[in-house]
Amino acid sequence: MPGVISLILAGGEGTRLFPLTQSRSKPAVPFAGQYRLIDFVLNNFVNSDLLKIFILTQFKSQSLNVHLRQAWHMSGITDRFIDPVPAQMRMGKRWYEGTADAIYQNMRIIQLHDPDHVCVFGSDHIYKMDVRQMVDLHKKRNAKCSVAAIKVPIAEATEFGVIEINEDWKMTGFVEKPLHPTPIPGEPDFALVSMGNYVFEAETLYKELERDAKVTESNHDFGKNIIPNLCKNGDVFVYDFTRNQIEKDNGNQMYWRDVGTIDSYWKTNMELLVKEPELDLYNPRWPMRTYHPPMPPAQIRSSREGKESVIKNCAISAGCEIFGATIDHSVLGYDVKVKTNADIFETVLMGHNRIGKGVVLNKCVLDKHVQVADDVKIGINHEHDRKRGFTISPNGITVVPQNTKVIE
Ligand code: ADQ
Ligand code: ADP
Repeated sequence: MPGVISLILAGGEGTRLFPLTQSRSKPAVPFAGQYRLIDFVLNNFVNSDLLKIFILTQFKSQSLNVHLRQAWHMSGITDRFIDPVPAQMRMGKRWYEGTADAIYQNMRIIQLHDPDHVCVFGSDHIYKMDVRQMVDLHKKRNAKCSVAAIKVPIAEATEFGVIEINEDWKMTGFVEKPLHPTPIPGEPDFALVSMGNYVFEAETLYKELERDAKVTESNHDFGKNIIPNLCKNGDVFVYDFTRNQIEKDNGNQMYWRDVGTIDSYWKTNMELLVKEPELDLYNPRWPMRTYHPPMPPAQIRSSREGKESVIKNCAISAGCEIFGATIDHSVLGYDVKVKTNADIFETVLMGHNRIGKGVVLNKCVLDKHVQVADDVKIGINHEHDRKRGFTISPNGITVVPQNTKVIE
């Protein structure tokens, strides 16, 4: 699609995902065994044939950059690119102040490409979207700005930008993270919220960022400042995500998950393990690219003593070796070794984990390189887990930070 430049906001600190974001930025958080969060938005763009992409990074971006190089590097023989852009303080000695400032500070690199339209997308969500369909509608409507939207239960809407529309899907109201969200007319239990994905007519974006940059009391944020201002001027159309169709997809086209908290992160991993997952990762027409390390196939075997492994509803990545363990509803990243009589239930093992004999893991997230000694139990006694320095989420998920050796 000529004339379109895409910018991925990948600077999120992810404070609510702590300790998973202790040493990596939120878009680099591993997900579903083999992916990182940022892979979802990048697959959306690549599968949509939108291949002029800048990725704006900021906090703790080392492992994100390594991943982008390993998984998303483009050869450079065409005019297509997926380029990480580090925060460079181009407009003075300060880091990005908000999402709009991140784009403002890089306006020159956008303008060099002279685009007609600019996509600005977040990188923290799990979903599949044919971005072309949104851009096409944006063009058809001659919109200055389009915001992608989805319906969520009203109790969750306080976490999002809440949208009001007229019958033509023109935006008539927008409030960022309101205490009392306005419901959808006739549907008191639901609100229409922004997915944090925007398409701008290029001149409108430049003008708006220049205007906002001069406002000293602005947070320089799309949700708090840019969208409300454009909405006030009557310049925003809303894109109904439920219109988005992916050909030959078995999954639910409305699937979109914000994995901003430990509980939603854990739950979204578990949703991949149900009988008919709403998110279809297996559609060959919508390949889900990522980095695949050179590892041997996963092996599931009996132990030396002859105890069989029992594996139910699990996602198991390459390099794993399981000897006589029971694993139920769990996600295993690369290179996880599990010994005899271990019992693992509803747990996410991010990768390179060593699980000893007789270990019990119940509703846990173990970050990379966590080692658990024989007979240790995690996720059974939350008081004990807290004393060990682990994080317990409001819904009772125990998170063990990366590189921890749990010996008792
Ligand atoms: P939030 O998700 O709370 O709300 P924010 O934390 O600003 O918004 O993150 C948006 C995206 O920008 C994320 O992908 C994040 O990683 C990235 N980001 C954050 N700060 C950045 C910075 N300084 N530089 C570069 N990238 C940065 C937004 C909208 C809401 C909407 C929700 C949907 O403001 O209106 O409902 O997304 O989740
Ligand atoms: P990931 O799990 O995201 O693949 P790592 O496990 O290597 O990456 O750690 C995340 C990031 O934090 C990496 O970029 C790594 O270089 C960095 N890191 C890890 N431990 C430390 C440390 N003790 N001091 C400084 N940086 C660290």
